[in-house]
Formats: sequence, C-alpha cells, structure tokens
Amino acid sequence: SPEQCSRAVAVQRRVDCHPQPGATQENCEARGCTWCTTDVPNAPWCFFPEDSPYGYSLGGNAEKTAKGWRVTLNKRSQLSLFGNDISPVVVDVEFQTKDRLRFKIYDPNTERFEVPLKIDSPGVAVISIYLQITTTVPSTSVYGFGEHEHVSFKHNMDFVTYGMFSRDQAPTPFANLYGVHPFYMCVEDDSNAHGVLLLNSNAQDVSLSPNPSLTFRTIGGILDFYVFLGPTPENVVQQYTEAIGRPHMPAYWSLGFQLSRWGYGSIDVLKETVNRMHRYDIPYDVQHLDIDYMERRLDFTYDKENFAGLPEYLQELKKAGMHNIIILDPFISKDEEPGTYRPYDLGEEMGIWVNNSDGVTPAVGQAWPPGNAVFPDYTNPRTVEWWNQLCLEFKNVLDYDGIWIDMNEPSNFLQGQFPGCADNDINNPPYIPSISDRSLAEKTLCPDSKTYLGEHYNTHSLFGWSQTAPTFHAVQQATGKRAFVLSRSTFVSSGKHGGHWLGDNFSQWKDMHYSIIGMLEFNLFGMPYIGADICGFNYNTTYELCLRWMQLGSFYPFSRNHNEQDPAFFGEEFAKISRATLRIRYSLLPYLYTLFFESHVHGNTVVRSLMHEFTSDQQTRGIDTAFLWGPAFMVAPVLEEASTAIKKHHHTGIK
Ligand code: MIG
Repeated sequence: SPEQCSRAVAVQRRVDCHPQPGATQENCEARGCTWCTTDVPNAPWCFFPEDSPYGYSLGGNAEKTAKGWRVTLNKRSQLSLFGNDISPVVVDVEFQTKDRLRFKIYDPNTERFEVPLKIDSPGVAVISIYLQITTTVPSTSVYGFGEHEHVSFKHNMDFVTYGMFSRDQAPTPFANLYGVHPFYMCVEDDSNAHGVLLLNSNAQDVSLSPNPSLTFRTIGGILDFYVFLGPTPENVVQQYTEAIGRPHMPAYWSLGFQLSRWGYGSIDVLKETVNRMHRYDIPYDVQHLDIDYMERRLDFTYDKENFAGLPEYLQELKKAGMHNIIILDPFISKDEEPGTYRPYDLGEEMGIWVNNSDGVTPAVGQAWPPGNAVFPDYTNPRTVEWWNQLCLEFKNVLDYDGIWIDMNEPSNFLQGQFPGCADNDINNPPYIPSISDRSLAEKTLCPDSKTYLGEHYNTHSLFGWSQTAPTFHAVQQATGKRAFVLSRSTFVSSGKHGGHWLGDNFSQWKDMHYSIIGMLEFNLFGMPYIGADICGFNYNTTYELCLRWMQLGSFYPFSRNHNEQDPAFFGEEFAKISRATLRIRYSLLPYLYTLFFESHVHGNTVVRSLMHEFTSDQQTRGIDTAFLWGPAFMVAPVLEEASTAIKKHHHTGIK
C-alpha cells in the first residue's frame, strides 16, 4: 500500500530482490520482499525490506587462524531467492600483507570451483588496518569492472547493472564483452582509494546503486574477495598487480606504430599497403596478418596461392627492421582429409579438446574454418604441449615475431555445440546474470561441456586466459626474445602474458571517446599494453574521424590501425599529419618504455586518468576525455566533429 511504501526503504537504498526479469507484486511478496513502484529510472520495484529475513547470522565465536579469523554463518530463514542455498557457510578473513585483506566465503562441506590463480600471501599483517576499511564510508567515485564499453570512466551509480561473462560481442554500452575483470577501485571523498577483486570466473553481475552500494551476484564458485588498501589510486593498482602478477615487459619495437587489416586478400595488396606507408614515411614498425593469410582460414597454414611468397616477404620486412604478428584462432577444423591437417590429427591423438558433457566426445561447433571445428582445452597441460609444438613448428614456415589470439571467448557461430544444449540445471540455471541474451550458450559452447579443470560453466571465461600464458611461452621459445601476445579474451592476471585491444569497435566519434575509458580501465586491470582499433573496425570511417583517431591513437600504449583506411590511404595531407603526430609518439618512446618498466617491476599504470594523479582535486573525478602517460605527460585529444579546440573541463557531468 502507499502507506507501507512511504515507510519502506528509501529508493536510493533499495537492493533488488528480483534481479531476474518478470518481477510482479505477487512473486515479490511471495519471496518476502517489498513491492513499491517508483519513477526513479532503473530503481528496483521489488526490494529487500529493512528487517530482511534473508541473509546469514553469526554462528558461534570467531576462531583465530594463522593469518586472521574464521567465522561460521547460518541462514536466517528458509526463504531462498535462487534455490539450493548453502548453510552453514564459512568466512575466512586473512590479513595477507600489510595492504591486502582477503575474505573468502565458502561451503565447508562441499568443494566448489575456485579460480586456479595462485595469489601468494607472504605474511601475517597488522590487524588495525581492517578497522580502517570497515569504518570508512565508500563514495560514488567507483571505477573499473570489465569488460564493457563504459560511457564514462567514473560510474553512474543510479541503478546500473553490468554482466560479466566472456563473449564475442562488438562493444556496445552495457553488454558483456570479451573479457572478465571483477575488479573496481573506489576513491573516497577524502581522496583515499581502495580496490576490490572478486576472484570468481562464473557468469556474474554487479549492480551499482546510489546509496552508494554494490551488489555482486555470481552463479558459481565461491565469494573470494581481495581488498587492496591503497591509499593512492596508484598504490591500489600496484597492490592489485602484486597479488595477481605484474604486467609483462613488452619489447621496445612493439611500442612502435602497427598496421593491420582484415581483408588484404592477397600479398599484392599487402605489399602495396606497406609500400604506401613507407612512401609517405609514416613511422611504422609492425605489420599484422589477419585470418586472410591462412589457407581457408585453417590455423598453422598460409594461403600459398593468394599469399604466395609470404615467408620470403616477411624476411624482406625483417631485413628492413620491421616485425610481424600473425593471428591464430582457437578452433581447429575436424573435417580436413585425415592425414592432411596435422593440428587436428595430433590434437586428436593427444585427446586435447573441450568435450561434451559425457567428458569423452569432443564438442563440435562451427566457426571460420570450413566444415566443423573442435576447441582446444587450454586448461589441460597436454593441450599446452600440443599448442607449443605447433607454434614452434610454424615458426619455420612463417617467421613471426608475435601472436595475436582472437575469438578465444571462446567464440562459436552456433548456440552451443551440435546438437544443441541439453535441458538441465547447468545449462539453464535458476538465475542467469544480466548478460546479453540472458543465455550462457549463445555464440559459445554449452555450459555442461567438460574441460580439464571442470565444467565449461565454471571455466568459460577462463578460456582466453588459459590460452594466453602458453602462447606467451611458445612465442618466447620460438623467437628467443621477449614475447608479444595480443589476446581478445582476458581475465584477471592476463596482463602478465599479454596485451589487449578493445575489440570490434565502430567508426564513430563516440567510440573514439569510449576508447580512452577502456584504455584507462585496462590500466586498472593490470593490462597496460592496450589500445583500440584506430579509425574504428566496423562501419566506414571518414577522413576527419580517422585523422582525429590517428592523433589520439598515436598515444595508445598499443597503437594499431586496423581499418581499411590506413594513414597512407587518404593522401598527402592526411599522411603528413599522421606522420607528425606519430613522430611525437616516437620522440617519447624512451619515456613510454620506462613507464612499462615501472609497470613490470612495481605494477604502476602506464596510462592513467587525471583523477589518478590529481586525486584531491574533485574536478578530476569525472574527466575521461583526456589522460596522462605516467605522471608527466597529458594528452587531450579532439573528440568531436568539426572542432579545432577542446573545452577546459570537458567531462561527462556525472557527479
Ligand atoms: O569474426 O579475424 O576482433 O580484429 O579482424 C571476426 C577477423 C574475427 C575478430 C577480431 C578482428 C579480426 C576478425 N575477427
């Protein structure tokens, strides 16, 4: 009734009691929650009452452990939101270092999936720090969570929900994208910052409410939280990467400008493009080869007709001081003539594929190669051997300097593998987080598929992550040099072995702006080797947009144009401006390289926001149209059409 509603929890403090679609007053009240409509956009109408019967209460006294405390919690009532609630649960609080606290909530009676990432905890630390974080009041300055296309760096806290589940999905606001990073940083009003990681790889979502509060929902694994105590934003990232692993040290050449394009189609077009770049004297160090270099898009082959002479041409480029990157997809065609396609034959012999729910027959899907394809399970050590072997052998065919791993969400062009997903609890869990299509199998494999480390349900978002380290080691071994790996799908700690680009963006002005936000976020995630496709990937670019994007992209840590319109495409004037802006980049490369060194050794960010460096200046909190290289160099690009100047405090207006 209106009266009840006037006495109910204030709108900005509501926590959603019916996150699934289809809430009604009836099913809301049936679950013991309050139903009140409101005009406030996105605010929940069904929410937990003040004296909620949900939740857990303390059972017995806290027990002292080697590094902290252990408490047991019991459910307070029989009510259940999703069914199969666990009670009791145990909470372990560990003071892992003087600036890192872990609290792990788990089922003491049944083992559940835990992310196989080893986080060392060297010592027993000072206990008073705990009081500090429990007594501080969080603010609405919250940054991070990924991977999404966020429209502002500082989050809108007005009932916004972000799903996390790796997916082959072109960036569009709110959609769950290629990688998963359940990590955020909060900057309080007094400028103290802290960071929080939820180390969990299951499909999950987080809701940001104006209270301000955060609500995490995950459909598997355990609640394993790590708190990084700051107090500066830079300290938070240093502490985070100390736990998960420092970013790798990129080779100097990989800080040069790079060119790529899907669809050269022939070695002649590739050569023309390269020559044109040289003719215009555009600073340029790296050339990528997308899937069209392959024979019928088969990994570990090259097209001997359209790309005849490619091995020799790569040698020529190398002699001229250039480096090259080849793309590899994770799916392996199973339909080549037996005995003619070694990657499949050897993999089949070694038994390395992701399997169906029976755990024995390989999951068969469909992707770029002709026929159907199977998926290497990189969580299996035998797969790592297989991949390593093939990468080493292929180095003798194409003399690559680095590997670009794409489609590793993993992407599949079907909904689940053949013949579709069975109707069971794993494939259709009672709650599907707020992810695209509210489907766990869309564009990928069925959740009940089996990987070495467990059900795909648990390991799905770890696919790209599990492929990155083995690829890094293979490249290192093959080249004998520092490795270059560029991965589309990433997870917590991927930065240790690879870089990332922001995926299939669009040639639109707003995408150019959002690329700054993505770049800043991946620096928080410990992946500073980051950039977006310069000039955009989807749609057609224009002269002006592409030129402005060349100017901005010259300051991406990973600076690559992956558009048909390369900087030599539009003629003399365009080339001249691109050359000039890239020369500024090149003149600063020693500085950029030093920033990467500091990131590798101390976990610093390479690119950071103005807020990050000038935290006490409240005005900086919402600025995401300009950014810094380290502490000392600011880039403030033109991001709007038909303008030649930028506003002094151009920010998103989010307070
Ligand atoms: O289904 O390899 O994001 O950069 O050019 C598309 C072709 C597959 C997606 C990558 C993009 C790449 C493209 N790939």
